[in-house]
Amino acid sequence: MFAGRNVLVAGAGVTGRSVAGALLAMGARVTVTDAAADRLTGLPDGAATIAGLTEPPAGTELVVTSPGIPPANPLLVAAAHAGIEVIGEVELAWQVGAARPEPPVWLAVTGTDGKTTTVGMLEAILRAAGLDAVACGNVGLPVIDAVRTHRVLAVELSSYQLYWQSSMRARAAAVLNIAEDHLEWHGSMAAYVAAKARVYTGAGLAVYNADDPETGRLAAAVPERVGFTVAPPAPGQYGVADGWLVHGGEPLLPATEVRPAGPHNVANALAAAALARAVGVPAEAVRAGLNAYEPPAHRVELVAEAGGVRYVNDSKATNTHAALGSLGAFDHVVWIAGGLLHGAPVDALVAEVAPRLRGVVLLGTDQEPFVAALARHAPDVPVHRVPSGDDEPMISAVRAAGAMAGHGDVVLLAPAAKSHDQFASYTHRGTAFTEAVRARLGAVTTPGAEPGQDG
Ligand code: UMA
Repeated sequence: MFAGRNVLVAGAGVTGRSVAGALLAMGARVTVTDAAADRLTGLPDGAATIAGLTEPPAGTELVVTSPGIPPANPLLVAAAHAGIEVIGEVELAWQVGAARPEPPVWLAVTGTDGKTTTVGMLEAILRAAGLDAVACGNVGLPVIDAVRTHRVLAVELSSYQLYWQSSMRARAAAVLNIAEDHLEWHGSMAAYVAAKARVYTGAGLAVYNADDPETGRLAAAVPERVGFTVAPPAPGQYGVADGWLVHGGEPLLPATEVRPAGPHNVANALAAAALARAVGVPAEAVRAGLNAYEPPAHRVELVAEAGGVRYVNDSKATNTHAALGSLGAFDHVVWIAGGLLHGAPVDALVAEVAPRLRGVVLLGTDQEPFVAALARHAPDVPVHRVPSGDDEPMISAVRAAGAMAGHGDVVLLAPAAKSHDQFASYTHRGTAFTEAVRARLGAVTTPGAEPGQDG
């Protein structure tokens, strides 16, 4: 289907490399471009490379773009003006999968927060049921790689990926929640929500969050729908009753068995269960899968415990919505926050979490909005500001937070902000936290331990 076609691959990251390899294997003529010339090494044999293209080379028939490149990028705009089709990697993967003799089943997950946890849980449940399943997409494994090798795909889709999506028809799809994020890429909240809504297009079942009405509104377009809630469920819904995750009167597992801890992860587990049940997975496999699930690093991860103080890394809390979720899991918190806010307001978050705060340590560029909100809503809580020019900001932050924490408190890295002003990524930021904690305490981690809920 792509043999002999001239395809331009935009971006030479994780996505672009896999796309180039898949297209070459299908006989396409492939050129890869990237704004950074040094990224154009180590590509699959047979791929031509041109750095910094701002318009497609003559003869280009198709552009496959990477999710990080915004649609306003000059190359993509020029391609559209020239009448050249632009698609994303996920659209390509759908087309390739649909052409297989037995197309794989797609179970798709999007939402502002919890996507990676949910597809990880879903993968574990599907495997516990004996299915040939893999978590793919934004979680790290490009869908174009997974679609050729597995029967059931637990696909994490970011709004960037969904923006370029048109053909996908998931067997079941979930929008976990919607809050303001990535507005610098999409241009507006309406455009961000519209991208998220695409996950439901043509889905066999829409799984929505009954506690987040916006997701229910998006799901209304799909004839078959099921809601989930962390409260006792309405008839037909997934929910929590008497401490158990339940569906239709059937117990799935105790809420205390959900890892990582916190109500938002119970919600993620319910969404994963609803998606898995859509392909006939039995209740026992839901419990077995969720028990087998190993939470990845940097997501409400207990790093160490010493002197009655727990140190928890939720560097993945890159926006206020995610930070609210992790702060909600603990009663007494010394909160390490800050970074790049891209204009996102923090006032509502600070107002809501103020009663839990024992102290606050601020990192990074955008400290002022936190300072102002803390002055309004938590005037008695001590605040330590790490200067943005500090060479070892996380070491300073952990030192200050450790000094503020007392017995029973949690030192929680949940920045509510992006990391790129001081760190290469949220994983780099989380690793810096872990190392700073261990350096301060001398490794006292309990392997396999998890942060329980306070109170
Ligand atoms: N580039 C350009 N021009 C641009 C922007 C980027 O040429 O305007 C080039 C960069 O120089 C770089 C390449 O594009 O060489 C990077 O492409 P990319 O940013 O699309 O990243 P990939 O390495 O392909 O990884 C992407 C996802 N990254 C983003 O969406 C930013 C990964 O999600 C995903 O795991 C991977 O595809 C496989 O599907 C990461 C992420 O941060 C984890 N996602 C965001 C999030 O979760 O918030 C959406």
